[in-house]
Amino acid sequence: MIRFHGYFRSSAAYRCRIAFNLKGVDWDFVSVHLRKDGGQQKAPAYRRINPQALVPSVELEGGPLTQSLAIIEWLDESYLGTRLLPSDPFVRAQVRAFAMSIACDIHPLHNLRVLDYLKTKLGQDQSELDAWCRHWIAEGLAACEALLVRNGTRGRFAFGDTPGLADICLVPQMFSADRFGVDLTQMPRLNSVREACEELPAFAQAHPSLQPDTES
Ligand SMILES: N[C@@H](CCC(=O)N[C@@H](CS)C(=O)NCC(=O)O)C(=O)O
Repeated sequence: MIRFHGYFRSSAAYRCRIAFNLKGVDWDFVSVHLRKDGGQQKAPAYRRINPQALVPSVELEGGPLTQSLAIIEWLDESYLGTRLLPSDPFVRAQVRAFAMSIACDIHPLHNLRVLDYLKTKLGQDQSELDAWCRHWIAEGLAACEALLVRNGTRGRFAFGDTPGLADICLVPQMFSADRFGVDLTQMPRLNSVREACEELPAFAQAHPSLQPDTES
């Protein structure tokens, strides 16, 4: 059984939960509370699993594995079921480009440790932090909308009629966008992809509000 270290509100952990559900794979959940005890991700025992002190991580027979995109690709290559990445090399690269535009270029800018640094070391107040998050998420998601429109991909999901890595990254990022009050009204393609995804149990059951460690 996969031991999965996560936190309900972490969008990188949310990605993994969707992927586990789409692949039909069970996991044992280990809660890593990002705020309690000064951040449980920073505890020495957890750092031995993930030296970056970030969630998610999984513990597998071969040892620990970190980075949500690497975990999801490992999962896809190790288990049968819905393919999360397409077989065509060009489309696969397009899907990775879309996923990375979220995981590498949007999400890190509103990560907890970045916001903590802006607040404690650079003296920014909460309203400035919120404006920072809204700015980077809005700009990044507008580019995601443009990417899908430019690709001209048809179908209910980001890349056709099967959900995959692009959708897995998009839905948690849109959840974070809502938390920070980003205006998503000018992103019709992203909104319709999100709606299609959220109709699926694999996405619905992975929602932060339904996790064992959830808080209001
Ligand atoms: N690129 C990493 C990002 C992981 C990450 O940033 N996780 C956040 C939660 S979404 C975290 O653990 N933050 C703790 C902190 O900033 O101290 C991945 O995709 O797994």
